[in-house]
Amino acid sequence: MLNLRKAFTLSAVVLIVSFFSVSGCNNNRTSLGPPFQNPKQISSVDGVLEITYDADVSPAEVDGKSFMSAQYNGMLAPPTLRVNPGDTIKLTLNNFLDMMTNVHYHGMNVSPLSPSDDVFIMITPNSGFEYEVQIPEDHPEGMFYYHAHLFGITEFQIMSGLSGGLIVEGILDPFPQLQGITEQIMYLKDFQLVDGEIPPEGMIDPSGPTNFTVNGQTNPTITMRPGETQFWQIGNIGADLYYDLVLDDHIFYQIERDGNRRNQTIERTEILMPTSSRVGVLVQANQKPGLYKLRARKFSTGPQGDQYGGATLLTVKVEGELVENPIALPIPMNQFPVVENLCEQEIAVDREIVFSETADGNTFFINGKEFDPERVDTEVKIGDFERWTVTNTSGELHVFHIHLTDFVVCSVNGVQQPFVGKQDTVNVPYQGQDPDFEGPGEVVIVIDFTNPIIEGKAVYHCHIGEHEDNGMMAVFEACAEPPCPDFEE
Ligand SMILES: [Cu+2]
Repeated sequence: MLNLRKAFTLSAVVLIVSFFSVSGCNNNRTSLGPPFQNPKQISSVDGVLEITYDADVSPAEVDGKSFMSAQYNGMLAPPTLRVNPGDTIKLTLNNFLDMMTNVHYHGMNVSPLSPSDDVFIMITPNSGFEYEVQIPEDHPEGMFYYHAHLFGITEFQIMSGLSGGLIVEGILDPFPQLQGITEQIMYLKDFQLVDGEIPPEGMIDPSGPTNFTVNGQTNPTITMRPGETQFWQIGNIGADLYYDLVLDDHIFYQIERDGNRRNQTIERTEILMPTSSRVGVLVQANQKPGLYKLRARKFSTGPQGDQYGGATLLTVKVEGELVENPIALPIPMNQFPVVENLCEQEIAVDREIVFSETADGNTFFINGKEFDPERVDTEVKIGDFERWTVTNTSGELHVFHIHLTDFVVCSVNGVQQPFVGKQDTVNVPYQGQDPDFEGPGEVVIVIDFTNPIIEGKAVYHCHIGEHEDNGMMAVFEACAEPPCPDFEE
């Protein structure tokens, strides 16, 4: 219990502290981070984006701390690749690391066949590979990314620096009132440093102290006018962490998730971003000048999982003259192109996908099995919609992700979800998280396997690097006429 004397002392301290912070603000003595910078961006030319990446150990600096880590072309925040539907990405990846590597085009609805988005490719040290990824004309628009996807060392390689941005142009096209507004790209990533180094695979502790960055910057400052509207695309491209995002005294008007336009504006004060998820939000600056922080709130992934403290990701400085006639938000629903609700489709196959782990939390399973790249776990027929019930029997959260396609979330722990659009990642609650729901945490999704471009083999997995590297991944093979060539009952 708080006694009166203590309460008095406390409020006196609060008064003194607030006096100093207010005066600090007025005199511009508050330490603000560097001006926010979008990542370097490279656009396709005449339908082709050609780039060469050397994966090599290079010097880096985060928050004034210097270290060496694996990076693309010596950049901790490598370029964001900007392409149009119908374009081709020609990416040559040269491996100068002392370990194997490869690259995955996360969220892209493209072919899994070599030299496209084939995650079974392993580029040995001192060799290279020429990827050629043909993007369909009808590809969804929005925020994607690329990252190393080599089983067993993905967590380490991503945290080192091997992930970067990829954007398919056109997400704002249906909204004439948004033409010309400032667009910001924010790729969120943390770098854990132990004794001045990124810890080796297996030694990264998602609960440990870490360095949060936005496009490699520490707490940068975005300056906005009161009432100004900006479009922010935010991608969680780090190795393990969830971000529970809030922006002080602001609302997020979400219009995009995982490289898919939503079918309506969703107003939120908080957005939970599992590893590898992306969102696009409209932010309208508060009419009151001041400093507002974009924060990742303190978060627990469950009793068997990780607990991490909060962090300030960036600061919005609202100053200057009030914008006349601010853009009306939310965007009216009738301006959004219609999205088909997969949950209402005729379902060809129902499957159960069980995420589990050992009591010590060191080995992870899907349907009781650890990942084996040589084994095809699931065979799907091209043309089908499948309903997958993904359950989580462990005491920590997992992030379901499937390559090449998207899905709609129909229910979470038995509660039907409002239909807002497609996504390629979803948080799966842990067992016992909801005291009113018995049994394992459960998410029911309907996955679109109708696009013939998915023919071949790819994976679905938990996208927490630590979990996928320790077994929580499985192979699916898609073909027009099952049995598919590599599937064995
Ligand atoms: Cu997991």
